[in-house]
Amino acid sequence: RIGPAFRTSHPLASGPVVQPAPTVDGFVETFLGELNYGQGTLLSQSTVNDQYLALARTVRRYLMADWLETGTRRRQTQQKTVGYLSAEYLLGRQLGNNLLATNLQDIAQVAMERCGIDIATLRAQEVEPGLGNGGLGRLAACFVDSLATMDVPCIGYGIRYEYGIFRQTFEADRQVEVPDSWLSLGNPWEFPHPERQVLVSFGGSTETTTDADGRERCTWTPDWQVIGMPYHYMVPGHRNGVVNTLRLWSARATQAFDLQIFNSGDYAQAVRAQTTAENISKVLYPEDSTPQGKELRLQQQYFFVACSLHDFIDNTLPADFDLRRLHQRIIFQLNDTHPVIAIPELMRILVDRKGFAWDEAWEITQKCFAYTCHTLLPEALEVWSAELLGRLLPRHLEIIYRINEEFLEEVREAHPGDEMLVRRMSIIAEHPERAVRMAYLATVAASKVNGVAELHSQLLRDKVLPDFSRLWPEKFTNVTNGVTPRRFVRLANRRLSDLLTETIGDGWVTDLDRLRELEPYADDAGFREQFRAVKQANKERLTTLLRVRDGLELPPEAMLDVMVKRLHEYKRQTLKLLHIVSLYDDVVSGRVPAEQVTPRTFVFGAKAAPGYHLAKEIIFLINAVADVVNADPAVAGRLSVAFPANYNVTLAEKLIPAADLSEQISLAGKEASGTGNMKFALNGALTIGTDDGANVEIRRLVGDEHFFLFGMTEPEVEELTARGYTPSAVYESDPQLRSTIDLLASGHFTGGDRQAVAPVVDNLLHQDSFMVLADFRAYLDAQARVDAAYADPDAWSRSAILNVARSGYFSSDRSMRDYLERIWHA
Ligand code: 8GP
Repeated sequence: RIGPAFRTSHPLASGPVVQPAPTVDGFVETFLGELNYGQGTLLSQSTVNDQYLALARTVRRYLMADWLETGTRRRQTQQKTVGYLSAEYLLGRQLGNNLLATNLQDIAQVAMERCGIDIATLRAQEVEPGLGNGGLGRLAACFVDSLATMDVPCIGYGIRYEYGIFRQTFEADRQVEVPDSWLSLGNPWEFPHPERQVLVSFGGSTETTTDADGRERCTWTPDWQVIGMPYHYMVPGHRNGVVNTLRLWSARATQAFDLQIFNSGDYAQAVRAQTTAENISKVLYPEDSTPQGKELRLQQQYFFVACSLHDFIDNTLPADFDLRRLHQRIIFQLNDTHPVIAIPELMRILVDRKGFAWDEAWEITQKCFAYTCHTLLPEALEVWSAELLGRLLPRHLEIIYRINEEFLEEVREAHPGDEMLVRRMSIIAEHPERAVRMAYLATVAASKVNGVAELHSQLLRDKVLPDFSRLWPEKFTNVTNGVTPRRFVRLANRRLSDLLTETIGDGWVTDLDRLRELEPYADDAGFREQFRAVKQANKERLTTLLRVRDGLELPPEAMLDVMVKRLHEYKRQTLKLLHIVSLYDDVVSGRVPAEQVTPRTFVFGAKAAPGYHLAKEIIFLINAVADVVNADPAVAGRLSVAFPANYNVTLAEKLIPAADLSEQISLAGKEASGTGNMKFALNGALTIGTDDGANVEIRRLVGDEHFFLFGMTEPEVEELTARGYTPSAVYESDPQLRSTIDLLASGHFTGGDRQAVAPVVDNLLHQDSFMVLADFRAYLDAQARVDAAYADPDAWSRSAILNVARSGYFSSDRSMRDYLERIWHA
């Protein structure tokens, strides 16, 4: 039994925790200790996994003192905290990042050599936590990295999915999804905290009674509950002694829940019940952009949001905290609509549990939330049927109705007699069924609403939420996305980083605007030479990786033309595919001698949502074209196509530094921002892109001469839509397009099987919702400009260097400063 005196008197009891010596000897000793005492094995008998886990736990030890110290400091200073609420965090591998943050890369490498271990083998052992789909989840990971580096108090709240985004494999050129059991070999980066677990309720009914003093009180009697168990992850700042926390929730069955059924003697049923509860955090929904209104998804959303609010209000704030000051201690940032159910949850906590009057609770709530929208696709705006919401969360539905009633009163006061407007703005839709528009709820409650790039924020105001932006113009703002230079330059591109640091010092890692200092070197022939050597070495590294990983044989000297992102029609992977087929067609039809074709390697990386059939057909077609192009001697040494399976953060870190050309070719007005576009520019690739999302800002900053712009603008798209778009007419009018599509349709790439290409070809000819054919000609012309530019290596390198030098704005550190100033006021 430990007495209270002991807790404080022992030197190790209240810290500071002793950090192992940051020397090779200190590292080796800690590592061997972890192997012995943590893994229960000897170096001589250990497996690669033992060694990886011991290495990870060793690195963890170097972070622990700072983590505990940061926590203590945060409790003492009581500063305003950012509660980042996100259903997704696409973290990427932790080991390399944490070695970088602690400045232990070199020490660890030598220490492992001393132990006879190749550290690269251990790094490769880590399965990346794929707890996100794409841009939105990766953005959350970049943001928490930046906040730690800037020493801003932040708790990232999310879900510890047992299965992350599926692992993609190809069978007969078709995508096959394999479950991602990322936890199966152990996860050294998480700390379960059962003492902080939270009970979450679902279902049941509500009852309103009136107090003696005439106040209405609502009681919710739920009919089932689950436990939320938090797992803490370290979020280290870059070499600044700060370690923030990411708190991910895992669902567990409650004992009471089981016992009832156990006692009735039905063991199998009891276990089933347990499974139902634990299903909540079982799997990440793999839909990117087009979520489905599934009950389990709503359960996930409420689950993590209820845990997070409870955690902050009841377990983080001092017990006597005056909740009228809540906004001085927290701002909850809603990462898209997924956590929006937090709004009625906070109202419920304040009114039903803490006894606040409705108006006062609403005043508090409005100051505690801000909302970021990440899309322009109407189908991506979540809408929950009132029937489902009421069945799962009856009290929350009542609260939403009341919020809506009072809001619509406000609309009526501002616009008397305009019932059409009232219907348009209602949080509750009535058709095709009664449903809750989560984006509207977020907009009504939030202190600020932001889009993620200038164009997107403008379209959000004008097209998605026009009535709201007229009512509350000052509520709307923009924060252009950013990416962390730690992971996507310093870690992913060591060679470029070393060159940058040799040239301008290492300040750029935490102050990316310093890249500007590189500009004069664009005119220095010696520097351009070094820059090209870096790119070439990165290409060779990639070539080796793809040979080993995918059995792909790629010519390392060709232009590397890369399109990596989720597979979606609006992103237009088919436009890229048509370009490849047209180049191939030119050669095999004899119109262009092969020697005149610029050697290019086209690389695709893309996962399709498992239920998105057309997207999967597009993947099939890319693979089919790759098979034929790669095997045809007519284009050997000129054109090759690689589609490595399972594009993820780990692969991005290898691909992006090697790229010459970045493909950002969405239909204008559809890509909210893009963040891959920023990563490529920062790694010295030139962009071919439309005037969409953050491309607009990239082009403005790097300069028109260093960016290959093509395609319709957003107003032109609008105009064409209004006029009526007929893809078949475009097909008829452009002989090169006709020849390209005819070659595809002929079955040339599918062993004569015309049926196999029909889904994609027919869609292009008769629907083409994202106007691929309309932009085909402009795209090909732009690609011809790319070829011409690439023919002059010196001019190309100059442009590439200027892309790096002028992209410092796209650091997520800058995004965080913008959020702090415009939204969080923290
Ligand atoms: C993405 C946008 O598509 C992308 O343009 C943007 O860069 C990124 O968010 C970060 O802001 N949106 C999503 O990933 C998204 O809407 N996901 C759906 C699951 C909601």
